[in-house]
Amino acid sequence: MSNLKAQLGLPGRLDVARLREDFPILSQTVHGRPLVYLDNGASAQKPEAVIEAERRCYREYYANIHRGVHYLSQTSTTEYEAARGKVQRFLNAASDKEIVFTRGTTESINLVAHSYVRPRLRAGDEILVSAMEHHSNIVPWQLLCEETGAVLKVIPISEAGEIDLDAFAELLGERTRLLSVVHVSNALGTVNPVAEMIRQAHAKGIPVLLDGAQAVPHMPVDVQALGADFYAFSAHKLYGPTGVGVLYGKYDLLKAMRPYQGGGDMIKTVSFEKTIYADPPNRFEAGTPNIAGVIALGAAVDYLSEVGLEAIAAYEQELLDYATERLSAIPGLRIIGTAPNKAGVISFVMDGAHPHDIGTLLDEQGVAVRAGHHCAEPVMRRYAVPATARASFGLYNTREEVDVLVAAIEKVRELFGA
Ligand code: C6P
Repeated sequence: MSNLKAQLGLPGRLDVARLREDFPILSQTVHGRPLVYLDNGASAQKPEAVIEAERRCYREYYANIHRGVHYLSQTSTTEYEAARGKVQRFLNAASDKEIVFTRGTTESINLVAHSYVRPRLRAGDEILVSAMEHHSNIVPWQLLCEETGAVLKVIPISEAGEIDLDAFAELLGERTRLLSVVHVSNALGTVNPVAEMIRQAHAKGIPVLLDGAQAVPHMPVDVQALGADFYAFSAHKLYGPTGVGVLYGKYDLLKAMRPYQGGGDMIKTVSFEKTIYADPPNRFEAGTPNIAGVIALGAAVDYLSEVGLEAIAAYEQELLDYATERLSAIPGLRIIGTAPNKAGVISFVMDGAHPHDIGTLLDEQGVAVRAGHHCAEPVMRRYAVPATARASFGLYNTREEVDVLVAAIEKVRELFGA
């Protein structure tokens, strides 16, 4: 169905009831209530196709890759490299050589920090991030700054949770060596105007890394149309397995970069006198990778392509609008992050109830949300809250589940006498 719709260029509607059947974990009860899983920002559940791809790999053709002449190794290698091609098409990268498999967004960002930025960074140089970054797009840069005397600069955000574009334009300076910014905020849900930000950075010759961890599950991403130099994401938020991630990098940049780690499978030749590194992407994939995980990521990408990212985006927008409307009507509840352009996330606080208590009480009613700082402590500080409760949506969530969330929040209000 989605193939036809994609051919016709229509986003189409999701048959969510049907899609839910693809996710075995969703049909259970928790504390005697039907599970309402609204913690997709932390990690999404896996469809049967992903579970089965990993299982098939281990049952039918598993062996180490790139090393064996035997049948199993060659089959594993073919499947692993096929996943690279799937991710290339998923991101519309120019070549599969621009797709590096990592352990996740965190490792992808650290790879860029060490292999691209570190050798080019001098005391007084600047790295530019926004005030809504996840810790994994803050701490790697602080480590580099400590080492080199470079400076981390921060683009402020508005009360609604939008990047201050005037401040951004001023902060893009002579000494800026990298703009590293989140595509969609995990704590606020804001979709940042990254294409425009990249345009402005490139006009000053500044390369750009996008943290796409919370973007790829919710919208089609075209790295060439965006012009991103680097793009990082994790498989586990994309309905794929844990322990696998992707770093997209423009080939010329990857080609000019030092390896991240040394080891097997990242070299052309090794001698004690001199080692010649393999070309990208192998240069950045030292050691035995998560073979079955990468293959399962390929299955996740197939699954999402079949369902259709446009249709997912359209459906989730409707769901987000509905949830925003319903939550906004709850007295004493404040949504943190009210940008007009949001995806998949509602962070909120309530008068008289700590977010951790909200999380625990919702769990008792079968509703899984995340409570905490969401590894974005500077965001919490910006809004002067210790933490938030966060409902984050996936393609299988429904309006009825939003109603259950709202009813559960009403119970919290009653309990706390708000
Ligand atoms: N955010 C959340 O609950 P890893 O852990 O490497 O797969 O992803 C890190 C990461 C990076 N950037 C953004 C925008 C993210 O949201 C995350 C992970 C989870 O919001 C876990 S803290």
